[in-house]
Amino acid sequence: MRLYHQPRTRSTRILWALEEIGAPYDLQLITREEKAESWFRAIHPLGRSPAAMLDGGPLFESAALAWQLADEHPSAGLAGAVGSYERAQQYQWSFFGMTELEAPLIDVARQLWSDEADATAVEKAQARFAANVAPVEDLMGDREFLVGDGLSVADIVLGSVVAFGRIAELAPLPAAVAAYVDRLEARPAMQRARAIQAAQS
Ligand SMILES: N[C@@H](CCC(=O)N[C@@H](CS)C(=O)NCC(=O)O)C(=O)O
Repeated sequence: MRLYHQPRTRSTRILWALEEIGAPYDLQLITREEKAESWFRAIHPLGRSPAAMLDGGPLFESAALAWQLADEHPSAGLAGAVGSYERAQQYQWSFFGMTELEAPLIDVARQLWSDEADATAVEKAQARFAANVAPVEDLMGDREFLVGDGLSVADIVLGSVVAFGRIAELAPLPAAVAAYVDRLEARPAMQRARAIQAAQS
């Protein structure tokens, strides 16, 4: 896979997935300006990061990329068998992370990173995040990973979302979710992904 990587964007979660898997990959750095160019728009029609070139062609959307990597490298054990309940739960938490958690965090970010932040809109989006992250807090009280006994693609997707919320100071994390993020961030693969990113920022 060739990952088109813009540092400090959602492509870091794909870098993390690649480092967890340990298979070779090709990293092509892209800038904000390059994302608007026609060659990149042919890969991602909205000109966003991440995007990748697979053997079969281009692919975008970070969760789709993480899932594809998990499926291309079954020996990494990041995804359950097709049709299994384990995989169903991994889908559940991946989609939950992208829709129920990332969406309110992005609403907060849009406000805080704008010239005229609307404090009420920030509070409402933070309240939505707090309500939506509560089931994850309940789940993580007595377990290490979202599904089963090992890291899965669901942790990569949802974990990246909540880690982003914390690092960007968008919303407070409840205790068990914060401890979960601490564990994910301590993983050597995550540390390597961050080091690669830091070297290229
Ligand atoms: N849902 C997409 C969102 C991709 C996205 O919005 N990426 C941001 C960076 S994190 C981006 O490239 N925004 C446009 C820009 O910065 O010009 C995904 O998860 O891949």
